[in-house]
Amino acid sequence: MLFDNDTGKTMKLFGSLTSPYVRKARLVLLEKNIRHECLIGAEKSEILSVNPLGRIPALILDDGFCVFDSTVIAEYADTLNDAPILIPRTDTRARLRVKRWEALADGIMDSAIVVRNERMRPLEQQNATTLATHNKAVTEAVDYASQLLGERQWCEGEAITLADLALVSALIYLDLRQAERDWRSTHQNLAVWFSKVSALPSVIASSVA
Ligand SMILES: N[C@@H](CCC(=O)N[C@@H](CS)C(=O)NCC(=O)O)C(=O)O
Repeated sequence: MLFDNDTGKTMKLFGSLTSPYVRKARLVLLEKNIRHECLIGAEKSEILSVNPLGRIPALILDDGFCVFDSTVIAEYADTLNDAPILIPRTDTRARLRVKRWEALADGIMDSAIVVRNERMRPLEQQNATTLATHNKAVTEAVDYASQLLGERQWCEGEAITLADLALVSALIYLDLRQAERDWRSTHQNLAVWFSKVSALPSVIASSVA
């Protein structure tokens, strides 16, 4: 297979199969056909040796330079080729809208992860205020995403962008960790959009090692 960066070397993406941030970064690499190897389940010490924050995703370039976090990886990867352009380059308002979609999706991920971590604690130690605050943030953000999307095919413009990749990553994570949250029945436009985007080859590929 020919990749856009077919230099014979391979970028390495430290990741996991469940992290929504990793999925977003992988989706960008996959959509842009950028050769990479996804390293699933690396030891914390190995991740710390490349990213002082110890977080994934972390992308190691051919020369050993480590790029983190998912937002920076997406921004960098988008500069590598134009097929497709995932972050608009000339229309500054369109670019702003895409970056705001990304922030909205990342916010859903952030709050869903806080809820997940809280729920992992023994029941008597779970903080009800934290749970309520972050569940509400997810609810409001999903409502907002549905309103923003309206009846459009894609989050921004007439083709796939980072906005779609970030949002699908957030919603897949919600399905994984909050299956009881029935966002489809209350947001049918999102459900229609999701069934199309989640069937993309890149999204299917992002679920396997
Ligand atoms: N804002 C970061 C968030 C990355 C993040 O928090 N990743 C989680 C996995 S979902 C992680 O590595 N957690 C381990 C830790 O914080 O020690 C990004 O967009 O990449």
